[in-house]
Amino acid sequence: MTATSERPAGLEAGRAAERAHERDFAALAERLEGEGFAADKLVAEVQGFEVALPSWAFATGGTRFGRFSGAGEPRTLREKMEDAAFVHGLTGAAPRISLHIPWDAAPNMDEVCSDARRLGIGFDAVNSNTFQDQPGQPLSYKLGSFSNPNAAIRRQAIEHHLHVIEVGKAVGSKALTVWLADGSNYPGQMSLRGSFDRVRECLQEVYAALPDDWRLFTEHKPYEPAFYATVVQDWGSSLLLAQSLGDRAQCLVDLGHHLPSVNIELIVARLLGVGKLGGFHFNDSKYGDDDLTAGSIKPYVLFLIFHELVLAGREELPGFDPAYMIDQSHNLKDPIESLLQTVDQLQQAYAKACLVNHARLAEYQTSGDVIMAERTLKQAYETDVRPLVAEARRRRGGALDPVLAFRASGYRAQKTAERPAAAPGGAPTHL
Ligand code: LRH
Ligand code: MN
Repeated sequence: MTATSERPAGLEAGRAAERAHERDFAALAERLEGEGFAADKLVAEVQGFEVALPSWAFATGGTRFGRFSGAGEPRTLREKMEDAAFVHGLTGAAPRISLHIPWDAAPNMDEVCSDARRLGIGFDAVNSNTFQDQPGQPLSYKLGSFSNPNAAIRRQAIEHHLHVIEVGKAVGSKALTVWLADGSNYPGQMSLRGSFDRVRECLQEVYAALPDDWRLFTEHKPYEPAFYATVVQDWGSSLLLAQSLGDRAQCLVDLGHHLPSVNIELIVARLLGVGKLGGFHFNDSKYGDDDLTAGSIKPYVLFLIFHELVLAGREELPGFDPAYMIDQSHNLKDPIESLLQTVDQLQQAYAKACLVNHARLAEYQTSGDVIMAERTLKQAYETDVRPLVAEARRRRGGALDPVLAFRASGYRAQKTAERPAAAPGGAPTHL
């Protein structure tokens, strides 16, 4: 089943939606032309935005309090890739999947590559995992991996990362994302400086093993599973590591890895300013690492982050090549519908950021006109760009409204028939 051919059954409804879209897009294009923007150029810019999908988000996640498995969930990497290809078909903006090893370990990576070619998707950064002990693993990561005082455990963790690089090379990835759960729950449990030094030393060995055209992304997180000190706790720790490793080491910003009220767009601007902004794990959150649908809680923050990105892109900042990836976990929503919402929200935030009049903003910033500077941003943010992103998808053979198109496609029902239900409440396929 391909996404585009399964337009909503009510063709009439579909045609009415098309006509309404054409009317809305024409009106927006005319308004934007009046403001000096070429609508077709903006559509092309939006089409240039692509984001990678997390393989681990296609099955329902769950919390320590429980998990409510959904119907037709993928059980294998191939089924996760099928779902990813369907999201790409409906949006035209998600051509790659990000793998997590060993959750996505497969006996035959050549088969994985031929599946990917058949499905028309590729692979983005590959993720390591030293936050769980795998069956038969000789040494435990309970008290840390790279930060562990036990050299044999650090060696085991390094070997795992070298293996993940090999898997990534087999599928054509060009980056390794390293998120470490390493940390402590009680003061005194862990040497705060020693643990960080050991992480840096281990990462130096992994960095040295990277293929020449690869990057290494360090991902910070303030807490969970460690509840007193996390070794790579904040952007400063992540930056210190990336700077100590070398030019191809950069920082990955997971939006959910910031304590409430932390100014994430400021962190993005700081990392951009030193050429160390490697990429993103997009999601949203109200309290902790909630992994909710992007733009669902703080859409203005998402816009402000994209404003910094579009500005940096226009200024051709050195080292500006961010890897856009999603990292979400779905406890209540259909995973595919939530990912479709997220891709749409990211396209909208990007389109709004392309509408900021940077020259006028700089003038007001220089002249100290606080209100007009703020209004210049708000004018872009408050522009309804939905017709623009819908048009960008349509011109790529995607859907005007991906969630409605997904529901009309019957994909979930078909996969429910194809894929036997996972045991209710059982452990998620990847955890
Ligand atoms: C850690 C994290 C990391 C992934 C994991 C699935 O919270 O954000 O990026 O490895 O989620
Ligand atoms: Mn993440």
